Amino acid sequence: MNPRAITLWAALVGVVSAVVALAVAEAVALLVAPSSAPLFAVGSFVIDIVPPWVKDAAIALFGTADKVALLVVLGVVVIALACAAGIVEYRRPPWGKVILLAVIAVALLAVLTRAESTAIWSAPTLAGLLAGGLTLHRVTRRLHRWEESSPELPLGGPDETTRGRIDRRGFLTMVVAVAGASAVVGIGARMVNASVTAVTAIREAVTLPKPAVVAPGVPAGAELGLPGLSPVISDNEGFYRIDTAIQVPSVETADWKLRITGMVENEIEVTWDELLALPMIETYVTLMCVSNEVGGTLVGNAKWLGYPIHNLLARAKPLAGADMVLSTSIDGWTAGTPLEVLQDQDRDSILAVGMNGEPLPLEHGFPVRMVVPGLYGYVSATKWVTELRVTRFDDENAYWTNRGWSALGPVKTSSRIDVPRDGRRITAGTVPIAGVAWAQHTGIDGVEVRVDGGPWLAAKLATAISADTWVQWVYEWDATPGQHEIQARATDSSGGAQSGDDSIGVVPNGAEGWHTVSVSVS
Ligand SMILES: Nc1nc2c(c(=O)[nH]1)N[C@H]1C(S)=C(S)[C@@H](COP(=O)(O)O)O[C@H]1N2
Ligand SMILES: [Mo]
Repeated sequence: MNPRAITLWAALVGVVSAVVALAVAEAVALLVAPSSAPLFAVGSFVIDIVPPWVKDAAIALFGTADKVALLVVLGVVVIALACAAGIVEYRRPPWGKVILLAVIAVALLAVLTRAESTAIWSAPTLAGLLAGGLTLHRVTRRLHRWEESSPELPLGGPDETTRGRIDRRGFLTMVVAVAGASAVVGIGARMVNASVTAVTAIREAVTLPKPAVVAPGVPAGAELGLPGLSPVISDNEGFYRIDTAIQVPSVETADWKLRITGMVENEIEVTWDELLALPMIETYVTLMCVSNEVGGTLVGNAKWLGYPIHNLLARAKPLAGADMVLSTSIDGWTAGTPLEVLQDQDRDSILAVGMNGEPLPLEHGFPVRMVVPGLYGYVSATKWVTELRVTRFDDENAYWTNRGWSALGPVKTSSRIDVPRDGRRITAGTVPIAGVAWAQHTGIDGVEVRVDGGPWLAAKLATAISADTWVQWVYEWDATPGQHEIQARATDSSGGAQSGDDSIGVVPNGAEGWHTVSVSVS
């Protein structure tokens, strides 16, 4: 084969390897964070490090297209480096891989100097390195084999020419297939990453309205402040997350609207601006997942800001016979909530826009979600909500009720032991046994603790924020040496006791049983 052609093929191999590397990095960034993708990070890095006069010149030259210009320049540099890596790898292996490694090192530097970056942010770039390096190595080897197998001069018999041609076509097919598949994956992932980045910026620019009804402050005695005990307010970062969304939906506030439809006199539509202009209330509500095992962590308490759903329903005027509201999220997930719960003026069922003083985090439903005190999330807490359809339980099923879960999902009175942790070794003496208990919208009346199946002993309850939230509790235990089993149970304000029937699992409407931990005391 002529050396010119070989050089071109080798350069192509370099470009294909770069496409693979970038595509894999973008795909992995979907799982890590959109801004952890190396191309994006290098772009931001360049913006951060270029001297102001270059920035000014770029803006003067390209105006608002300055970002596009930057990406074009980056693209040209990447292609040039990729061609170089391909050619060098073909002629002087492993120096092509060394070029790749050097480029990756720069990308890593860019990624890890981003303000929000953590160590895990290196994963997309490293995955890209691995995939790109492997592609470069293997495809270059194939190129060598093809060259060795093709006749020096095309004057041999028909056999050789045929063989040469088949190899050429095979090589080309392989290269195009690899590049094409990667490009599809990479561009798709980049688009998703870009939309998440855009929505993140939109979220950061949101100013939440001042609440018309401010939540009374957290009472002084609500937080016992014991090490290991769940804080009475769960922070947004640590808040449990449950949903069916592989990729968090990106919903821009300008595009968002909520429609109230179905069995109503007036269908209504509310935009983001209209919603924010309505008088909002602030309320503490403990959210809870029906899939939480006894002692599990799928429960959290936050201060929500939102607009009461009963007000919107009053405007829509549900028709007689309706008994359910089917809420739908932008990605098609649904929940069926009893209409009377949402119409209840004494219950803070809201369309929430704020969580602990911030706009909802993307993964918790930005820009708008439902929060309903007293019901499990699967029948009430629709994130990224876009429609409330007034209907009947007889006529409609929701996402989880189609999969064997109960139509109604009132939370079950429960308690959890946070300290001491199961399996801990502790020293004899006075040891706090502490945890949280919840019976949303009913309130907790008391928590009792027992050791080794002995008598039930009353724990001290912290001050509850409200009946809609969990409450901390503590029992000062005089721990004696030996192996001990500790249990806790709660009673709610309606007199209902937490069920000890641990044969009842999470399906179809929530697990029962007393949380039990074992400790060894010495
Ligand atoms: N759009 C949407 N909303 C959803 C879900 C979902 O899968 N999709 N899961 C629900 C369930 S089962 C629970 S327990 C809560 C969890 O809310 P969180 O992730 O903010 O804690 O969201 C609810 N809202
Ligand atoms: Mo859930």
